[in-house]
Amino acid sequence: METATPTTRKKTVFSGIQPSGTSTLGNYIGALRNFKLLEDEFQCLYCVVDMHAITVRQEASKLRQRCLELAAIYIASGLDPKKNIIYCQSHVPAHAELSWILNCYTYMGELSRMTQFKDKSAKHQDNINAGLFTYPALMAADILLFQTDLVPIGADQKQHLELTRDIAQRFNNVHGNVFTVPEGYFGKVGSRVMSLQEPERKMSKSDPEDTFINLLDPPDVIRRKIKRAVTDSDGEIRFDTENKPGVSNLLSIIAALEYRSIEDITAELSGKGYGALKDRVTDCVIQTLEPLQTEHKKLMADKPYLHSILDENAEKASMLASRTLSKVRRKVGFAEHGK
Ligand code: ATP
Ligand code: LTN
Repeated sequence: METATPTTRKKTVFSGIQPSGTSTLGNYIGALRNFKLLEDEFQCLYCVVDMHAITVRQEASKLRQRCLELAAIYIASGLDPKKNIIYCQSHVPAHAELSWILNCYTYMGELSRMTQFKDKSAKHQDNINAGLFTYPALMAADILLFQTDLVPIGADQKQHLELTRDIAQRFNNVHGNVFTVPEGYFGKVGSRVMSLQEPERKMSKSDPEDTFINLLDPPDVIRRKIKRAVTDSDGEIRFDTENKPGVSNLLSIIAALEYRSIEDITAELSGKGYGALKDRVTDCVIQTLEPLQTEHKKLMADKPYLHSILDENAEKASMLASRTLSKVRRKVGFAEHGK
């Protein structure tokens, strides 16, 4: 008789950041810093999603450099490259293959409702390409390839994750239980860090430079950008995203970085002026980023090491992906080969 072995498989986490620019404080608070919290309990894959990045025109030499830079940011943020599978999406062709298949299980109507597609096509009217439109099917492939249980992301990606779940369920309804249906993992505070210049919009690395804090910005640049951050004219430090989006954003940044509640931070600063609030944010951001920046510099001075990590991990990711992919190929009816 077969005895049931207790399952020791760790649950799987997958997330990705685009190498479309140097990562921002929004990427850090909304996603990156949560990655580290999951590394012991889960099998984690953290991907440099370069195939997603080319949905917007990129300069090849810069993109190449940014892929290494982002891998170094992952490691510099504290992720252990031996425990976590840190790799480049384009090094694992299974992403592209599953993405094609999932495109055939995704409706035009669903894709046209995606707010990221609407935003990006408004921003890049000269290049509304098919990849930009089907971007969520590639994201679904990233996640579903590894039977992911949990996806740490910022609030702006909720809609894409919902679609991923729908695609997984749709595929499972037709073909049986092929994909794990993933859940999102969102931080309590800071899952949507806003632009410093237009605090009604999310901070984004492909917007103009003075709207975001770049994780590698030197202290004087951070100080200058926060000093120029848009607030309001009533002078009161109070959390009210509707009427005081700028001030509320600054309060959330401190709360998120210090793992404290907004109420706590507001109480600490109440009665003070915006100058004091901005100094407080600046110190907190500089202090958080300093160790990351020091480590990042060291890593970037050793490119062969970074390449070796990416090569090794792409191989691990490919092995894991091939399990799902062979099942999917069989289920959709592709003829066997190589037997
Ligand atoms: P791009 O401007 O090129 O679209 P982006 O800066 O918006 O890029 P991505 O690389 O697409 O960011 O996102 C990586 C992760 O960071 C995602 O999980 C996303 O939800 C999160 N993220 C991005 N911007 C913010 C933000 N302003 N606040 C919180 N999380 C964010
Ligand atoms: N679509 C995301 C980046 C991304 C991602 C993923 C996030 C691509 N693939 C898989 C989580 C899981 C974005 O634009 N921020």
